Amino acid sequence: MEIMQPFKTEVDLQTGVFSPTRDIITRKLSNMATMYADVEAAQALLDSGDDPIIYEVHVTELPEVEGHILHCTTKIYPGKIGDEYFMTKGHYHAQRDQGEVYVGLSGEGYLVMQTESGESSAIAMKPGTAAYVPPYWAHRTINTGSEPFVFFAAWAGEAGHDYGTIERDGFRQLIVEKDGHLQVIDNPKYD
Ligand code: S6P
Ligand code: ZN
Repeated sequence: MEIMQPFKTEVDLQTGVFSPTRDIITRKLSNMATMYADVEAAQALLDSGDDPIIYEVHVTELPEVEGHILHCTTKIYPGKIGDEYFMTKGHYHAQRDQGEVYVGLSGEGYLVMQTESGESSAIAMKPGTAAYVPPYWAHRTINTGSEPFVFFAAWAGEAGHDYGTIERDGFRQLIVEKDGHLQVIDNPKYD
């Protein structure tokens, strides 16, 4: 591996914005409409001409190879599709034996995880929460508050991302608001 020069990034703890500016990945509803449990509600919003930004990821450009520590911030906007709060797509790492660390910076949310052998976990996050995604756990974050939910993530360069498994199967647990209360419920479409 080549010697790389050290560098730093200033992170706005409120917004997650990087300085100097790095690449930003923007995910709109149209990029993930079928991932919400209430697909009809998602489609109705899109048909009305509204395609809200669900989340943004500020990424450092580093080689995706063993030895490097990739890191980024994610900002999930507040909102719901049907009863389900705005969330990330979620993924397994392509190399399943690679974990990850999340640190809450602002707002509040949930980190939902699951394994391919049938385990599930839902962890509440707030500013200062360091949450660990162990190897083999798929992970998705959800904004359960009324302000943007912002967190920092760091993971191994060789981990890679498998989005297809979650796109096909979804998550076993959904984070929804029912009767004005947050609820962690079983996904009726998961089998
Ligand atoms: C990467 C890490 C996060 C997510 C980001 C967006 O391994 O877990 O940086 O990429 O929160 O979520 P997603 O599911 O669209 O990649
Ligand atoms: Zn990840």
